[in-house]
Amino acid sequence: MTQKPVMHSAHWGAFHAQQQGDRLTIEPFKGDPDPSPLLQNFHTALNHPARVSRPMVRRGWLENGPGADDRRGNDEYVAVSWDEAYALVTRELQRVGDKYGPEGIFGGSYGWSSAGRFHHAQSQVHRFLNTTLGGYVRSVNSYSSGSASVLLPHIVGDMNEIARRGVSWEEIAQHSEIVVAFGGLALKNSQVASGGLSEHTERGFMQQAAERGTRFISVSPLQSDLPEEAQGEWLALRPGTDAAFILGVLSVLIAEQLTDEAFLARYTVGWPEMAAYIRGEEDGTPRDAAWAAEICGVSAAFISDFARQLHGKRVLVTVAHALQRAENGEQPVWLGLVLAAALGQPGLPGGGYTYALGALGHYGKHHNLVSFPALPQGKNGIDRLIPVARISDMLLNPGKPFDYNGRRLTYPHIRLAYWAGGNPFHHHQDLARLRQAFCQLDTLIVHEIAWTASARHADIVLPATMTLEREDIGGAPTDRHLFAMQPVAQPFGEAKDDYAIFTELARRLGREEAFTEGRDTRGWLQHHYAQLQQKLAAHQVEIPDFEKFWQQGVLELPQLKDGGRMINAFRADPEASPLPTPSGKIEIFSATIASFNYENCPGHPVWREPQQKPNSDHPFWLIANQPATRLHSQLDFGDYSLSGKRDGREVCSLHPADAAASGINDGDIIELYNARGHVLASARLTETIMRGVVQLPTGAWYDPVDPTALRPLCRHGNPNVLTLDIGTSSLAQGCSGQITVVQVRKYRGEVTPVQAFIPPG
Ligand code: PGD
Repeated sequence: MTQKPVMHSAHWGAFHAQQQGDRLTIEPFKGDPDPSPLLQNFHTALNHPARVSRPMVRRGWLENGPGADDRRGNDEYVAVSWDEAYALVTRELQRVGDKYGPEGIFGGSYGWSSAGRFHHAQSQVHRFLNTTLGGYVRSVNSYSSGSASVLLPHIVGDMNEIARRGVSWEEIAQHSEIVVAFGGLALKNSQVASGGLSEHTERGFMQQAAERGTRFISVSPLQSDLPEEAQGEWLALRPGTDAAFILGVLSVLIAEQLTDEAFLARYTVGWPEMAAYIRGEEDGTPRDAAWAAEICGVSAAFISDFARQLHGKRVLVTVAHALQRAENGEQPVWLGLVLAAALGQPGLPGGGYTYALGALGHYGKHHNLVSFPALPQGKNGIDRLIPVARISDMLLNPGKPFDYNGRRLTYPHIRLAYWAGGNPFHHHQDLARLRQAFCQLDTLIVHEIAWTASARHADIVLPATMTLEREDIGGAPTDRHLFAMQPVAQPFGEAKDDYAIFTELARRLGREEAFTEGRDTRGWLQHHYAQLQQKLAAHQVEIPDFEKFWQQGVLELPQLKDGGRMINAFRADPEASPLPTPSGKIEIFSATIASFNYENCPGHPVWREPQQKPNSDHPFWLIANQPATRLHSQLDFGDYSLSGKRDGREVCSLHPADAAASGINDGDIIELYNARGHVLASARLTETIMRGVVQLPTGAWYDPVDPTALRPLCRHGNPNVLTLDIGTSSLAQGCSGQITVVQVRKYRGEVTPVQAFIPPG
């Protein structure tokens, strides 16, 4: 469609794109020093057979009407016209709205969607439900940081203040002597940032730091969690035992009087309680190096030595998202902060604590002087919520009480769920249970660009345009470039923009003006751009008018280069610049959390034995982490994602010694299984993974041989068939899908080809 290359942007980078006939050419943004290979996933995406081309309705729903139905995920689809689809959706929204009100509608619609700020699908759903039906049951927090985002405000401050405005990569390159990265600093993670990332700089900063002498220590079961440029060390602990390791390190610092007592006394509360717990004064169990060694699988001498090496150095401690995406995930996040405080580091250049450095491209960066406006969501008329990862619990247990962050809430009875821009059959745990949960609904409506497993469980599937088919503005608050995202191609089939779909539904519900405020897409883009102009003008910064911006495709924005301002000001004068915690200090003991009386998250950080541990039936830890070849499940059918698979199947890494013991060779199809299901994958043998651990990334589209099976077999390699669906603790109720336990064997059953990308009939 395009005569010349146009500018566009994705969560993984900005680029110039041009379509000529069937050929799509993608050239990375020239200002990007280290563009992401994920851009290659776009090449064949536009007209891929996996795209949804027409509105489709599940046969069971069409024939029997709304209601609980066990056929979800295992039914045929019937194509309907847009007019019929709009009529069905409107009637069903009216029915549920009239009968049950917003309490009967789940509009959480979690998901990353695409980078454009206006077409951000989740915001579109929220605005639509607020302006047309008076609200919806919402979800709070994220699958990324569900536990940390609740914990950190209690103990130090807002998560984004710590992660996005904390210690910057420049500071690390200039000042850090030791960076202890619990969960590593994998470039596969920092290559993406929601809203876009125009300059991939992590590799360069790590190289610069290493050349100056920074020692990077990556604490992870996977060596690949640190790039070669960091020239770092690999410390492999048993998965999920980092909290015990840190307690062991603290015990050595205490015993050898290497803690910074002056810092602890002035800037923290609760160190005496913590030290008493470590010494075992509470229960007679000292958490010393020998105790920790037993749990973590390294020697006590190693732990002691490790602790001593930190003393007197400029040390930065960072804890990745991954560690808190697990049972008791709050504990390592809290203990990382305690370790940094015990060393007296917070607020020193390149030292202290930063949450989730490298887990996303936003972190360790600088904030723009002003942020680009977001689509206003309207007012939600009800205040009913769930922590985002409790979706199956909610749908299966209406009326049941649950704990969350000091509150006792009850699950609402949801009749209709509306989803756009997310893939719950990618992001949620225990997929057989999720299917049962979705089977309880009267109606599930999904807007999708492609036939994901979530679309295949929906009653009404509305085909959405993908980002390359529409105009938008792309930018993240930590990216100094704002992009005009210009359309590259015509919409696929009958696909429409989410905004166009909601506009027509709003019209039929008699609420068009409330939803659109009289603006089309271009009108909203101009409106938001004008708001940006005004915000900048207040700082005496002038930017070109919209037409000029649109023509040039990119705009450079002023940034605030003052990372760490909250902690630095606190260190300089804790009385004048207290932290936003109840005590104004770092809370090693939180009286607030203690007052919740949660057995699984007491007032100071602790080591808690996880429910899931390898045993004779399930001897392996499974790490179900972020993929390197796609963002989550997006464009899994893209060239780069497919290039990482074998015979179209996801690859599972395991140690050669473990493989030999099970008679597994490189390239064999293996079966990972536990009480929740079975998953096939191609075995890759590598010494870069610790023994007793297997790794299968998330994102391969769920492809069950029998979708109705209680313990389904996914022939494509989706690890969320196997992960356990429990909250991290009563405090945050975050997603705990990062690790689970499994058995692994060579697969001897019938192997059928992966069918995830073949649309349903
Ligand atoms: P995506 O694959 O990004 O995953 O979960 P999330 O649901 O965000 O899904 C986005 C969907 O939106 C895709 O299906 C895409 O096709 C669709 N889409 C894109 N653009 C548009 C659009 O404009 N309109 C519409 N209607 N649709 C669009 C990610 C989640 O997974 C996250 S954030 C994390 S951190 C978690 N990570 C893990 C993990 O590490 N381990 C496990 N076991 N599980 C996880 N789940 C979580």
